[in-house]
Amino acid sequence: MEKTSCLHFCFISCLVLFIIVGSWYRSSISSLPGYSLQTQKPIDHSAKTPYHPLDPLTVKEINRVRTILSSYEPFSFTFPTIHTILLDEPDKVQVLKWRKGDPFPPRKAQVLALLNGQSHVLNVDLDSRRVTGHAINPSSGYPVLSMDDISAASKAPFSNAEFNKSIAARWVSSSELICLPPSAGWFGPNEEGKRVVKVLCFSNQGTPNFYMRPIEGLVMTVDLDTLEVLKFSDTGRDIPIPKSADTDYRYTAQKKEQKMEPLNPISIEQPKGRSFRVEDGHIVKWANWVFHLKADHRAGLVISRVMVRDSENGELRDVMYRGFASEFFVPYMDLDESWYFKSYMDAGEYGLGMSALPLVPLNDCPRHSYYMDGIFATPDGNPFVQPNMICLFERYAGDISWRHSDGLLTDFQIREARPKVTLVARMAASVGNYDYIFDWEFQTDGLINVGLSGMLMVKGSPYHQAPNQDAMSGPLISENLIGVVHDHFVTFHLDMDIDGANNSFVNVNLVKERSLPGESLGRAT
Ligand SMILES: [Cu+2]
Repeated sequence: MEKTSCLHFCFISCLVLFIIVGSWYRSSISSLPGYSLQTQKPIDHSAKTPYHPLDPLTVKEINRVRTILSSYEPFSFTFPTIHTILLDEPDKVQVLKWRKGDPFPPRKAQVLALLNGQSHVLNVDLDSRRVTGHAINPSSGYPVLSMDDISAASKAPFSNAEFNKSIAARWVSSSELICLPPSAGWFGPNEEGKRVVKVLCFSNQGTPNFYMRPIEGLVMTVDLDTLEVLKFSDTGRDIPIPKSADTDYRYTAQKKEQKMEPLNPISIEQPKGRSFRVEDGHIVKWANWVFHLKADHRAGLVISRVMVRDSENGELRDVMYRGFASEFFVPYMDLDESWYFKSYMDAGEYGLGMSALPLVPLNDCPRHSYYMDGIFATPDGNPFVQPNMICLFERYAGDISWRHSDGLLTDFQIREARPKVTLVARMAASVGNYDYIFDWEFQTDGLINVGLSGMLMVKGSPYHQAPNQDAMSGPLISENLIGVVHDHFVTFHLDMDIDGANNSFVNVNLVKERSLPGESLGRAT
């Protein structure tokens, strides 16, 4: 396991404002002595009301949207499948003008629904309780896959005769198979006008890490509305299923002794508790920062109305109106029939928020963290709460924020160092075998860092040893397994409002000027 797990972890770095790559290392400290699990009291969302125009829809509001849609005439016979019920955010101008205590701009919802193979985009006014806009198939795309879509697609191959024959020929039992739809998309003119996904299967025999045991070359193109297998492709009959030995990543399953000195439990002390506070459920105030934080179906988390307090006059200055990860594009570089389509768009196809499971106190987030829940809608339009989806905490890693020592030439005996403490807003999305950890980190000097990390997908191979590394789409990482070369492109929506909305992006590209011999006298080159 050590060998493969090391190779599977690929770290992604990209630059937004300034992006740092976080450590992947997850300790298991809660199982070590000296730690007690502190959990936040669960919040009762049933009676909550919004406090800010950008607050996400509450449980009550989602229920109201469902009631409005239930009596809406086009859905009076059949209620559609709901993909999203989200706040239709008020105009930026209205939000910027709004002050606490002012009446709210109208609360509106945007609904994405499917009925009889058609996409419906609806605008619902929560105050007047009316549907104010309704467009059918307004664009060429389709909504994010719902949990029902994913579940139905994963079962579809089992009713296909060719699939069952192929599985039997491999001596694989259907009870050990896990199938899933990793790629939605458009795969050719035969699928025009249909919602289709490619479904792949894995064996979970002997391991919960089934991604390491692909049934290579077996691909079903499934119509999501009829659940019919439109195309069956089996190009991997000669490729063995990689072995399950040493693939279980769970801490409790590790058999080999760790080849390192054990680490003692470690914790950051905050004897007076945390220094930040969360007001009205979503407004975060820490040091010189104030911002609005919320969970989001697609982006995972959204940071809005970011302001920093001027150190000289104490006034709050605008920094950013809104920031979030808008897409996560991951194309794999393999032209094989069973791989060419693997070009995931994890935010748009699956939803980073929908893929986020509750964070684990102490391991995902340190002691004294504050946890925020996500509130979304199920495919039948009812609200559901994803608990502990985001955490907020102060990070201290022993670094120095500022220092100076003096006294050699003067009488001032100065020994001053200030610790570097930052505030982190974190969410983690588990999209298939990927785990993306997003950290938005605020520094007292005005810098915002965004960090993330993830891991890759593996491909079954007939080779035990690499015969020709150049002929393969990635290195052989263990027997019959290739780590396919791929990219991660992360795009961010960043509406910067530095000292107001009227500012522009400036790209500064410093170029080193080289001087010729004899030319550099007096020039610091
Ligand atoms: Cu990767």
